Amino acid sequence: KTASIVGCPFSGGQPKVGVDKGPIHLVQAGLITQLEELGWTVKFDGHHQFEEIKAGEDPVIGKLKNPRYVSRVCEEVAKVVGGHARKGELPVTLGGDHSLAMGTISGTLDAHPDACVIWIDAHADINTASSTDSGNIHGMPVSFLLGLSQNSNSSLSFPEETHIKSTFSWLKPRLQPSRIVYIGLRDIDSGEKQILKQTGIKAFSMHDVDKYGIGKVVEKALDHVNPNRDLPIHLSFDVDALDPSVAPSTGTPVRGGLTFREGHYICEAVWETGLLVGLDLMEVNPSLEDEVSVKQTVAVGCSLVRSALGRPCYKEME
Ligand code: DIR
Ligand code: MN
Ligand code: MN
Ligand code: MN
Repeated sequence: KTASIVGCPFSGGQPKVGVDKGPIHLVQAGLITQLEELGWTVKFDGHHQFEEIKAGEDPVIGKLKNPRYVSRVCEEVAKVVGGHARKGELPVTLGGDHSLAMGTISGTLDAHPDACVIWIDAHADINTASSTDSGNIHGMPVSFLLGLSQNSNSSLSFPEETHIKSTFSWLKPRLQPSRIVYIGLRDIDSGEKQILKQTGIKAFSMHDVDKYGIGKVVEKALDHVNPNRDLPIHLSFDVDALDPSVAPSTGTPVRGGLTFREGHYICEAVWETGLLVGLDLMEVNPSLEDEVSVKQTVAVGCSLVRSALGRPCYKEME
């Protein structure tokens, strides 16, 4: 079993500097050795270097910020992740901001067209080019994967819509709304609520986690997206799904999140299916909060990856 680490020092999908340093900190904290100790052969040939676009050469398209940069980086990431996946390796992508998931999930779908996605996040990241208030593309990757941003029915003017389509022309929308499920949501924009309703995407909010418990929620989520437990699974984990007391160093913390154990339980349960084919760990920002918080957030990030990659979870302690 081989895991390929895809380090993505990228922050172009949101405005806060520092999230590009996330992957560097995760690797420096010992993630690679930790995975080797779990029995994995780990491939890592350094973090990817994304060529930046010169100031002024990536103006907004409609409301979208850094559209060309985000698109180009995600296209590269899709190729890298898809390449690893086709060789039967498990790509583990370290972000970087969550816009990268346009790339990682496209790569997974190249190798496994029937894959489903489990998206762990405080946010739905499903704003379209027209519904977004912030213009930050890390709030939109799901809409691009579904094809909602490229051909919106939308309030966008004609030239803008065409321009967005052409800028993201590499991204073939192939994700079906029935093949993605959310866990952890608690900060959803009103436009996003409508989109979730219209598309019928299943979402388990923190209210559901409280009501049913994490065990039941993960079971329901898998029943929805993978009823026969036979489809490959891509797990996209935004560290801000965790409560800020557990993972403080992230760009858009929202109180009332997953506990340490709830986050880990999700990873353990996905590993147990034996169906994991792609993993993202996103939005660790080592420039935010104090040194202790950064250490804690990085350590939790590594720990989630270990759980998703089969760390013994003392399920049956006799
Ligand atoms: C907000 C925040 N919904 C936006 N999204 C975040 O900018 O579209 N996603 N923080 O991770
Ligand atoms: Mn996210
Ligand atoms: Mn988030
Ligand atoms: Mn975020």
